[in-house]
Amino acid sequence: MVRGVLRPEEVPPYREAINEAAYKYNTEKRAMEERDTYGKAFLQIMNLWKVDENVKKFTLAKRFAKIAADLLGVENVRLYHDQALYKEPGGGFTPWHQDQYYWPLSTTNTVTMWMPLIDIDVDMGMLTFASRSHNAGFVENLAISDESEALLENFVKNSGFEVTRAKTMNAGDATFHYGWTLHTAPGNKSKDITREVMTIIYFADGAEVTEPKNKHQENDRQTWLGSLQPGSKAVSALNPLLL
Ligand SMILES: O=C(O)CCC(=O)C(=O)O
Repeated sequence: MVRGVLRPEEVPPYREAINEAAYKYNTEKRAMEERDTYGKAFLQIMNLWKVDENVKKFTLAKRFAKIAADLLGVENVRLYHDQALYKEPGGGFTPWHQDQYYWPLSTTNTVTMWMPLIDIDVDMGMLTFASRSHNAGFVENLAISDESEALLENFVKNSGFEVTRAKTMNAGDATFHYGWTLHTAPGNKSKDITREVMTIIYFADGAEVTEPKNKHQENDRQTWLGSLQPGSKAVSALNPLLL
C-alpha cells in the first residue's frame, strides 16, 4: 500500500466529482436481495473520465501513472479503463478472482490502482490479496462468481500464498495489484456508509490486443480497446499514453 498518494486536502474535490459522476451514471437499480453475488459486491461504474472533466484529471493524473510505471518497471503506461467500485452498506463480499481473465492483452505488465475516497477499515470491504499469486498466471477461466469464489479460495489455500490486507486505509491511500493477482474483499458491514473506491487500470505501453479467450474478453476488446483487431498495438483513443 502507498500512503497519502493524495494529500488530505486534495481528496474532497476529487471525491465530489467522482461521486457525482458515479451516481449519475450508475445503472444498478435493483434492491440488494434481487441481485446475484457479483451484483451485491459493488456498484460498478466505468470510464467516468470520458463523461466528467474533473474525473478526467484524476484518471489521467501523471502522479498515479508514474507509480504504476515504476512498479511495472516500464517507461510508460496506457489507460485500460477507470471504474468506481462502491460497496454499499450491507453489500456482499467480492468473490476471489483475477482481473486479467477479462483483458485481451499480450502483456502481464498490468496493474490496478485501488483508492478509497473515504477512510475505511476491514469491515467496510478492504481489498485482500493472495500475495505473489500473479506468478501463477491464468489460473482458471472464471468470471467473478460463486464458482470463482469456491475454486480460487481453494486454490489460494492449497498454494500457500500469504493472504494480506491493510487494517485501515485513509482516503487518498492506494493499493496496486497486478492483473493476475488473486484478490477478494469482505462485505461492507457498515449500516449506512458506502465504501467509495475509485480504481484505474494501467498496462505497459507496447502491449498488443490478443485473440479473446472468452466472451468477456471479446466484450472488453470492443468496449475498452476501440474494437482493435487481435495482433494490433493496444493504442485506441480510449487508451492514452499517460507519461
Ligand atoms: O473493490 C472490490 O471489492 C474489488 C476490487 C477489484 O476487484 C479490483 O479493483 O480489481
